[in-house]
Amino acid sequence: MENTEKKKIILSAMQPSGEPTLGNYLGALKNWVALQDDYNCLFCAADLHTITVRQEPKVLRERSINVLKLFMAVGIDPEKSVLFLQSHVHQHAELSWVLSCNTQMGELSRMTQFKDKSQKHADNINAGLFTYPVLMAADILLYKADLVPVGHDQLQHLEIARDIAGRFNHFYGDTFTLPEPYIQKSGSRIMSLSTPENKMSKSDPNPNGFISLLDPTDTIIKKFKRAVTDSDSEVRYSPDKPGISNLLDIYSAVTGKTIAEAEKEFSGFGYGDFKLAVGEAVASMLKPIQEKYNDLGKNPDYVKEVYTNGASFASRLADRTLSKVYKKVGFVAK
Ligand code: ATP
Ligand code: LTN
Repeated sequence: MENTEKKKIILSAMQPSGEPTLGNYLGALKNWVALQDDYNCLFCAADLHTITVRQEPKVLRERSINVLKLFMAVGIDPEKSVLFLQSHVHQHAELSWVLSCNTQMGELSRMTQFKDKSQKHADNINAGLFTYPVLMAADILLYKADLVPVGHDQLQHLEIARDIAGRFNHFYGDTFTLPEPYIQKSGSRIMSLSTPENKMSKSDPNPNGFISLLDPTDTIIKKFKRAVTDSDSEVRYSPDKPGISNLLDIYSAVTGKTIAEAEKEFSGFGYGDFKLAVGEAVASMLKPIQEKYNDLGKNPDYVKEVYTNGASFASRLADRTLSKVYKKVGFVAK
């Protein structure tokens, strides 16, 4: 990444908390790929965030590498974008500490993700889960990111990152860039196939709820066939038809057709035909991604080189911001 060009900066991340899903792809990854020519981009596997939920260490290690491989398989080019693991750049955790001293308990307790995850993991409501958005703010602010491409569920975290940045700038003088969210209309809120009231999530214990980017074609078709819909038979977008509306959203995001065009295409068809068509469209979109992913699996040295170089580049950038912050808050220079 040539930072001397006057391009704006993008930072985004994904937790290696499972196999990335169709929701992660349509809501985030697809936009990362589209934006990488016009921005200086940094993308990381947010492994520090992932341990807010209990993980098997061996599995976390594998998933962290796999997420980076998927970034590349969907089309993130390491020649254009910086790819790294969050834990390899120690400045994230350090800035997070300073920012946590500039964040109020009250604002953190309003976060819906904290409320959701506390309910899901009632036996482990740890402090990291609570301060999760502060670490996310550190990820973004370290690189002075202008834009953060994410799915709709992350909007609240982006708002708090802006609030934290604004407050720090107010007390200590201009330090951070206020980041803007980048959320596409189409695909930014893909819902679970088994409970369409909830968002599709890679850590869902029910695998029928999500399509993994690595699911084989027959599994994809089977999962779409089983997708929960209503007792009606009309392929129509409507708030009282969350299952069918979600499938229409997916079909539209994958094919580029509008919802109205899709409704017209399937008028007079039953749900079975529609579900099959959605499944086939998704499977054929994922096929080349899976092939590229398998090829990368044969070349672990190359993958390691990418994330090692990525971390050293990111660390140099991050250090500039962290040094400035340490100076501003009154720490003695080394
Ligand atoms: P977890 O299940 O561990 O909470 P997740 O599947 O929700 O994980 P994240 O790693 O938290 O995924 O999110 C990575 C990116 O994917 C974020 O930008 C997020 O907004 C986006 N994203 C996640 N789920 C969806 C979804 N269902 N629809 C659209 N975008 C999504
Ligand atoms: N919290 C995000 C993942 C994430 C992120 C970030 C996204 C961690 N750090 C920085 C954008 C920018 C999520 O999707 N759950």
